[in-house]
Amino acid sequence: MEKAQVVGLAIVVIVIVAGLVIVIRSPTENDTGNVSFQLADRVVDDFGYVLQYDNIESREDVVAGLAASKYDLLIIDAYYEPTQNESWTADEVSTIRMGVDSESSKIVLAYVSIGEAESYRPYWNESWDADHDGVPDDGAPSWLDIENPDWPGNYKVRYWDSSWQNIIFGNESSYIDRVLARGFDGVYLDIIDAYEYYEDRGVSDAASKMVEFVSALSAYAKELREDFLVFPQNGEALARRFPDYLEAVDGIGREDVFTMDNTVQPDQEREQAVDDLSLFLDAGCAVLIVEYPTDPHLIDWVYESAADVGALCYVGPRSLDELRVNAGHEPD
Ligand SMILES: [Ca+2]
Ligand SMILES: [Ca+2]
Repeated sequence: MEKAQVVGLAIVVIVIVAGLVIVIRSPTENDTGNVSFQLADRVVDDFGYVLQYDNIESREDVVAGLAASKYDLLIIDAYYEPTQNESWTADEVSTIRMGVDSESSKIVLAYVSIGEAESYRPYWNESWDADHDGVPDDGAPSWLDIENPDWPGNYKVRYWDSSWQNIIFGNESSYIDRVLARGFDGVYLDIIDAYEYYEDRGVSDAASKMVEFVSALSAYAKELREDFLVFPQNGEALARRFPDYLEAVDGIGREDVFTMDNTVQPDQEREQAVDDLSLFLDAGCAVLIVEYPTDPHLIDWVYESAADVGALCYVGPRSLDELRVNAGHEPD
């Protein structure tokens, strides 16, 4: 064998060995960092978020897939098929929570929108906007406001109205009671930032009304089950204005801290969000950051950036119609 061939062979061997090292290391290597939170009786160092299952044919497969997921915490809709009014059964929630082995047992939070009414939810009455012009018809409840132009079928609500709050919590047929009865570990409350909409329209105490709403809901649920978890999504600025808010919640979810899809957020917005979220961390709350980039470099960057500020990260499609596992950030 000539010298050039030996060198060539050596390079090939090195490349193969290097390749093996990479292959061997990749399953255990991930960049979720050392961030973890103690929630109820478990340690959570990764989470996932999915609301619809358009690409999975059968309900059994959906349950099996969620059960097998190794994410320590999953956020799923309170309903399997909200548009068909199909609730999860307690057995299904239990199956997903228990997992298929010790590595896949998990906390499951139910997504509930408390700041907008959704026309496909069980509480909706078709007569409220029978002509579908986005404006409540005569006879609609006084808390119902106009349709959100960005999200057809979602209507603004005067969330401080007791009739709306009674739909959400406080009685057997309310949303939160149903969530408790199904065996969810907690709730993930969306459209907290509805208070900004009403502040802009002259409701000067809209923010404190949202804090009161979440606090009352939390107190009610925790009275029924002490370790029930309450996570608002977004609206983190409330914590600076109303420090008591931090006592009502166990953590917070925040979308788009570092990126808006494949664009990096402006420094000032990013820093403000991180600053406000740090109040939650200081109070011992979990911080879950949700981002929607598709660029692999940005995906790595948001996972690392979240870990750097002491938060957990999940990257998925904005439609939340698929539970993603991102290469290099696999749940364990
Ligand atoms: Ca109408
Ligand atoms: Ca884990």
